[in-house]
Amino acid sequence: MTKKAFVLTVFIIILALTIQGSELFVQPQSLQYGTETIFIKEISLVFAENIPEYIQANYQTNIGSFRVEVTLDRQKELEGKGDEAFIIKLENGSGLISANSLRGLVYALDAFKTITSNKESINEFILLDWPDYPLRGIIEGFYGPPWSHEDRLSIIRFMGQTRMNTYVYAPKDDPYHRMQWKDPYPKGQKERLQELVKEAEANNVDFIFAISPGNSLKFTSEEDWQALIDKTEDMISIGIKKFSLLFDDINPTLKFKDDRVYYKNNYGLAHIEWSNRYQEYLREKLPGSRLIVVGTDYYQEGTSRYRNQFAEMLDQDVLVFSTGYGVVAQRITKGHAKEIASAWGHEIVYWDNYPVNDYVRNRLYMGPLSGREPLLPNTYGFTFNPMNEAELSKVALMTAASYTWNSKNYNPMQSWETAIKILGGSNWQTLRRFAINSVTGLPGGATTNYPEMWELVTRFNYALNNYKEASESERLELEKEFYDALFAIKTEFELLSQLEVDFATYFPRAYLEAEGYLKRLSNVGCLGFYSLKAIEDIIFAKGTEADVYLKEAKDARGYDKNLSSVEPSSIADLIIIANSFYREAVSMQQEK
Ligand code: LOG
Repeated sequence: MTKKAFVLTVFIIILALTIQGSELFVQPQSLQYGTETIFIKEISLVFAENIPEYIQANYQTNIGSFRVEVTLDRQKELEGKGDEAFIIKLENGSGLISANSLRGLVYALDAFKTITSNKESINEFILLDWPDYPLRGIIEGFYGPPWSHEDRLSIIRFMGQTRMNTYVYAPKDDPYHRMQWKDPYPKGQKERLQELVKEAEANNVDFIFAISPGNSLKFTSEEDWQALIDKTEDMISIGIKKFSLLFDDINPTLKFKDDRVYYKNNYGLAHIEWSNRYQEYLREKLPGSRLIVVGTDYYQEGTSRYRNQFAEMLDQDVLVFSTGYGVVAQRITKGHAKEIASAWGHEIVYWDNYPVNDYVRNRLYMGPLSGREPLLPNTYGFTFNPMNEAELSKVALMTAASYTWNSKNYNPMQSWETAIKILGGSNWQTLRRFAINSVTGLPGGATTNYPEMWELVTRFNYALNNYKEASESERLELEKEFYDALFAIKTEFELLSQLEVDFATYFPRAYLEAEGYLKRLSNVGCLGFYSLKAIEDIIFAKGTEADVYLKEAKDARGYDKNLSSVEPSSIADLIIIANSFYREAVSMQQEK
């Protein structure tokens, strides 16, 4: 493999996984097609005067006779469907694109662009769409290396395209968020944050700054209160308008004697008092503000003194984060949602710890979101905690975006296939072959990684055994079946062996995150491919070339040992099977 050659190209063009193609990432709430055909080049968008220039500029339009009015007046059909609801109506020779807010209108125009792209004509249709949950987004809330500035910019753009409207900034290992929360951001970092805030605004994403002071906070200290306010005002000065206060993963006792005396050893009271005071401050400073708080016991089941106090004393405008039952909730049912909201006595935003992998750094979660029932009661929304690998998180996040927009019609694996096609574009098969190796995770999603490989393995092993057990004369009959099975699995291993190069070529930015996994996968591909080639040669060509192939396979095995620092648990079975083919080939060659 000419590794150097492609590593070079990687650094020349660093492309992110972006939305491509003409498929919507989400099932619309309501879409009806008529029978009349409309030619795309006949359509002209006619923007109402109150729609800003910068929005109009994003949507080039033809000048045709099929006029589509783009408006912001509230249409009857959108009543009660929330601010982000929109309608696209193309019927009887004219059209309308309208929404309840500018954000909704952008969603509508994007949907229109997607539906009409790469086509000459479409049938008349009426699309009426609105989200199931008002708040949908991401919380960068993991431990370990925070995302880079480039990652964040790329993710924010991705969020705009997937109708995720909230980005919570909460990287545990940003010292200014947690350990040194009182210190202001140094100039450079503050400028970068400001750039993110601007990018978020341009992409219709609300930027929430979260602060996690619990490790060192003295709750009875006015100085500490002032530090929180100073920090908040500094963040307001760069355009941030929404805030969150985090008390997760801290020592659940009061550190200072004054606090213990004042709050009578009840740390819950301290959290509530600060949350209420902060909510009051924000309400005054930024009217309409709703603080989001995470308490210290954010994942346990049932009620507790801590939660009862929140229910009774916490300001009703405050939203409460819960991870569901468990830090990584396997399921969130309607029953859970009811219990959780009633235990906290507040509307809930799920801090969904999927696809986060900060607690298992040798595996990826690239499967779909699953296990969340539709239309959870008392639920204001979801923010998903992603992997340290930003680019690779996009597959799972796109399915999550799809669930939060239309949970009733959400089908995890279908949504996953769509996400792969949209993010992979014309190279989606390469993305899929990689992602399918890390597709299991939550219940109700995928049950096995790489199922197509296991089918090929079963078929091949069956054919091989039959062939080996058969007499000379029977073999002739079995030959084709055996050859086909061998060819199919050999081809799959060959594609796997090329995966690293293909992936690096098509998805250079994601490659930087996936390199270790890809090396291992491609190497297993080599091992399997050459072992199978040896078997093929032994059976169909007297084994004259088999030693050459076995040498390649042996080298791959040796190389694999050097890769042991990268041990994606999900491909352990694949490694075992490729090795078993190698041993099979060696023994067949010896027996020959
Ligand atoms: C942390 C979170 C971390 C996640 C997964 C919450 C509320 N806090 O157990 O920062 O990424 O688990 O390791 C957490 O989930 N606590």
